[in-house]
Amino acid sequence: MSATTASLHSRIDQLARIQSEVLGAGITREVYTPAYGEATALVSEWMREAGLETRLDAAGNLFGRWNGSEPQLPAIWTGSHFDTTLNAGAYDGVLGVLGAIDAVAQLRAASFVPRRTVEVIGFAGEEPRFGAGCIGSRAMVGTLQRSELDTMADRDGVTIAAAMDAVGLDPDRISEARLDPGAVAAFVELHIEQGAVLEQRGIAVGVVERIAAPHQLRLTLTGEARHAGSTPMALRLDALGGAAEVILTVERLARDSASGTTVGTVGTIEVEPGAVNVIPGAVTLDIDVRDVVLDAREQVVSAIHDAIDEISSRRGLSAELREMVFDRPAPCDPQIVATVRAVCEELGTPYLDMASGAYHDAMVLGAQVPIGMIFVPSRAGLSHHPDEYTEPAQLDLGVKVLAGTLARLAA
Ligand code: HGY
Ligand code: MN
Ligand code: MN
Repeated sequence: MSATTASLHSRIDQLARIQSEVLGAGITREVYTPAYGEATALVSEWMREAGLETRLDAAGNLFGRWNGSEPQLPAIWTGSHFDTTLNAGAYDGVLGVLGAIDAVAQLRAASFVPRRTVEVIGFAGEEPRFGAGCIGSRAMVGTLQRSELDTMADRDGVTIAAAMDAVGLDPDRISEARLDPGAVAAFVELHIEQGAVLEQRGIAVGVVERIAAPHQLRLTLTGEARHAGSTPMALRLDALGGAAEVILTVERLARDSASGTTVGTVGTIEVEPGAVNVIPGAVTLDIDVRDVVLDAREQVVSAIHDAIDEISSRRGLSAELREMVFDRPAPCDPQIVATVRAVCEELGTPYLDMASGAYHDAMVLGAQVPIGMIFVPSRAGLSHHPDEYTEPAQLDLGVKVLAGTLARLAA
């Protein structure tokens, strides 16, 4: 292991120790929290050690800039995120930021001089603390409006605007984070696969061709809170009973979808009043449906709409369904895909062309700039989990492929 990659592994471990006090195992370091601020300071220091000029934009996206010899040319962007979801692992997003810093350090150590400027980015809020993910990259492409900062809130009711204020960011300046698409020639993101395909195929590098996208909805079912003992079954308007039917229907419709690649999840649920002896009067749950095939996904979502209508009217419940996220599956740029493949061939490492089931900032940026992604294996396909793990040699190979890709794109 070279000196820099040794620092990559110890840096991943060091960053993993910066987290908010949250019950349960794993790492929780949500965006716009003191822990995230501490992590931002540490990653900025590592960027500067690698010779990068650092800055924060109005959304809290962290940039590390390596000026090219022809800075007027559109730049090469790379990076990912270092905020986490709840009780998460140490590699999701983090590899794409620290690995990019390591790749730049390796290229500089090899006296490579980029024609195009290279920027390493730590995107703010890739994880959905506030219901929708990728808020930093959405601010860059202009799909996060100032008004949404006051309406999108986390599980404690803290809005994005209030959370930004608390860490010294001014929500009124969010539009300053807009990127100039003409100034970016490519964005390449190194990331763990978060699935088990590479491990099962025994291949160490994934070349991503397209990224699945989410359609997320928030459903509130309202019935009537009543005494659990004295209310006969025939007289109940049980919101949680209705929610249970909806949850199983989401699972069935996703599993039986036209594409065979749709996934559907209900990951959150709130029950009111939440007492063992009161029939639930109201339930709120979030539905996440994803696919690389847009119309198959939308067929499932419209079938979910119909099912909610049928279940709620049959049970005498009222249903309120709120659109949370509607993203389009993102194709990776063929030239960038070809470049990553060429680097793998040059390194003599086998690779697998594949799709990403998880979304990434690359999915959002892909609406305006050419994107590419490089995957390394996740042990047992585990991610968004404390046992998330990728072997050091696999991390190093991913960084090598990224370095080779950046060198070709920036030359
Ligand atoms: O949910 C996702 O796909 C991403 O890991 N936040
Ligand atoms: Mn994630
Ligand atoms: Mn991620």
